[in-house]
Amino acid sequence: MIKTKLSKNAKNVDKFLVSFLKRQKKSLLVKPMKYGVISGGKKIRSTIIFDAGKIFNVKKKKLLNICAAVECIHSYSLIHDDLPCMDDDVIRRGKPSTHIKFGEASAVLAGSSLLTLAFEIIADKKYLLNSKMKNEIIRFLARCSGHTGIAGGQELDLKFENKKKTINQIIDMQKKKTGKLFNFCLYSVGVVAKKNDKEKKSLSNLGEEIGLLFQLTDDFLDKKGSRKLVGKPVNKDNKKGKSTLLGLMGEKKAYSYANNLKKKILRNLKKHGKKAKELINTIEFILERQY
Ligand code: GRG
Repeated sequence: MIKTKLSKNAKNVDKFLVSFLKRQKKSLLVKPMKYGVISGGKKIRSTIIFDAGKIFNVKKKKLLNICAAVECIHSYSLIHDDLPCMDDDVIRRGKPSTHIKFGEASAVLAGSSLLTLAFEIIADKKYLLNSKMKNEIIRFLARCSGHTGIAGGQELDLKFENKKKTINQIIDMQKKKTGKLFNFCLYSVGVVAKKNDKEKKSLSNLGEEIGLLFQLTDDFLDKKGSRKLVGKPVNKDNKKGKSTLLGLMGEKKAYSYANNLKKKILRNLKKHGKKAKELINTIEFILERQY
């Protein structure tokens, strides 16, 4: 079920991205950009957006630009994360990383172009949201991506290598590195659904916790997952001396922490009743996933 949902959503978002890029002038970077963002990855962030849309009766059509923008930022972050100056990975999504396929310079430029493309996709005049909403979404996406978000989290992740860090420091780093984009996913649905500030704040927090849960599973998969299913080398965190909750707490405590976090997230969704069914299924998948 979840596989079908993920792949249907992924196809939708890929189709949108292909046609968006087709409308633009051609450039040498389109090929590495497409390689990095299309036909690859679970597109789980898009699924979270569509699932959250169901809670507030927001149609998929109204959320497609946001999904595409999020996948551009996410893929951009992976392209840069794989670079030799960062996590130095040669395989991603079961195929050569973008810098291996196209060279380092093209990977840096294709990644940066995906970042700017994300904002163009939200600002596009064919996207029928009012300017106030678009402005709020763009501002929040920028905040979640930059030094107070993913980029800041990545800097901490690199600086924390081979250092003794506290649980709270690691949670803070992971909530930025991975959680902020999930935070944006739920917040942006709140904007489109015209929720008030208090409700949007609560959606933000929920998104960040979903992101932390997602990162915890990513760490479990690095230790116990199959390279074939995960699509990238495993057991790298240990080799690189990464600061993770799994490393600090040990397996038993980290699994129990993740389980409690999942329960907390699900408790929070109870108030939405049946409308949260799809999001609940996706959250269950996040902790059980093998890829
Ligand atoms: C976005 C401004 C900006 C900078 C980027 C390089 C960098 C700075 C950040 C890297 C952050 C990073 C690699 C976080 C890890 C997030 C994570 C768990 C990725 C795996 O996500 P999946 O499993 O990947 O959804 P797929 O391949 O399915 O798309």
